[in-house]
Amino acid sequence: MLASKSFIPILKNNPAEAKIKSHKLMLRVGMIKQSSAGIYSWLPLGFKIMKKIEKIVREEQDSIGAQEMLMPTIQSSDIWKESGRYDDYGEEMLRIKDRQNREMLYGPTNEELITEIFRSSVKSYKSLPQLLYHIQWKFRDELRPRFGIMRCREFYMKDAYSFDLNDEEANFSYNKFFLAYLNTFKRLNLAAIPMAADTGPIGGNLSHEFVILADTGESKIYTDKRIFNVNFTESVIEKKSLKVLRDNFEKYYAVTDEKFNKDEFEKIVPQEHRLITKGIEVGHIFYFGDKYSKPMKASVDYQGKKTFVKMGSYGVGVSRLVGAIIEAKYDDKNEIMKWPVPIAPYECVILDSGNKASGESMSKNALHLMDKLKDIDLIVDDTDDNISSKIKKFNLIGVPYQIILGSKTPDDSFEFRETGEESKIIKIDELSKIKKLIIDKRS
Ligand code: P5A
Repeated sequence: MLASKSFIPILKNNPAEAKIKSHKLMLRVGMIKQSSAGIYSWLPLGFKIMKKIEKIVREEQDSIGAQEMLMPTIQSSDIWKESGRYDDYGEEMLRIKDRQNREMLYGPTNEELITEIFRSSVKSYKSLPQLLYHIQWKFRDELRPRFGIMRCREFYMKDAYSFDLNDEEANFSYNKFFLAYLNTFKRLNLAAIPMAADTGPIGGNLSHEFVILADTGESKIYTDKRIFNVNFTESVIEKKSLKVLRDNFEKYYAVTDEKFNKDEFEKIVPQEHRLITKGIEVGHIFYFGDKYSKPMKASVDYQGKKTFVKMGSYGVGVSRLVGAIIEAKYDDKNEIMKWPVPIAPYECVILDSGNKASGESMSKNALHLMDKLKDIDLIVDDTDDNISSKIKKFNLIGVPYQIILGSKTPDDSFEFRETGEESKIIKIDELSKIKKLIIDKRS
């Protein structure tokens, strides 16, 4: 990709309306554009990052045997009346009437719709468990949308749903998602801790929020710091080992505000291990048994009886993650962002000073390197800006590796650096080393 042809509308200064670093940066480098309060368009740079995050989220869902599908954004109110949530959901639900005067809504979540799909086709316990997910836009008419795409009204979520015969099997499904979430956030280079959480309007009595630490986060958290050192390398999805895995995390106190109890915290967690801070909720999983299956009559035949299936639901804020990763990685003092390679908008940028003598926008070496780096997700800054403004621009955008071809760089070499680090002079015929370094960072 050539920067001169790309649609990356960069602003000269930080936008005044943005209060936190992710919101500032996303507007500044043209990742998103607000279209109305809490509703955003995703411009190419931001969209590319979100798609890369989505791919990792998808791969980890697939790896526990969840099956992808796609439900619509618009739902009928009938199923919400069946579950009893139509009135409970209140002002957050965007209600719409179609031309026949039917009550419709823009889905804030999909427990009802998936239950309706399940009950219409699954009749026998032999078809269980079922793990289904989709990645789809949601709408919640938040009272105070803020911080850009972090708390907005229209957002992109991965939501999964599990159906099992009994509590024990349902607990196993819950633990599969628990593992998938740990692996997802690890691949995104994030330290996300699972914390006992409130279930709110989704319901049930078992729930974990996955939270990453950030001063600008909206969740207050109380935890034992040792939870950050819990290791996991589960490669087999098996009941016992997943239970041990969850126990290894749950043995440490880690709760959100609603679950906090001061006496309990002080009794359980030794002073030196206590951490009270703020975080961003990037995922949330729930177990709610027959909360939806019972009123909506989703049952299977088991031993001659109709048995209501036991359900859970599992959400990842895919669009929120773009902002959350910036909050975790952006150095706003030095205005430097460095995306982890697997989700970077581009893996490497060539910052070229052009060929002044011939008046060409690209130097001979830039053309050569571009040709040799076809396997790399590459952008070449061939604009008229000078090298130092190109460096500043790409420090902000956060492409993790920079190749610099300045007017003083020797003809057989280029400058190379990891964004924000010191650069080294590399001979052009050693390019394959650089290529390998970048490719190795993909996983
Ligand atoms: C779980 C999947 C649910 O909706 N139903 C289906 C359950 N859970 S949740 O916690 O309410 O949302 C899941 C994740 O979505 C993100 N999220 C948001 N992102 C941006 N703006 C919002 N207004 C917003 N609301 C929720 C969060 O990451 C949350 O963990």
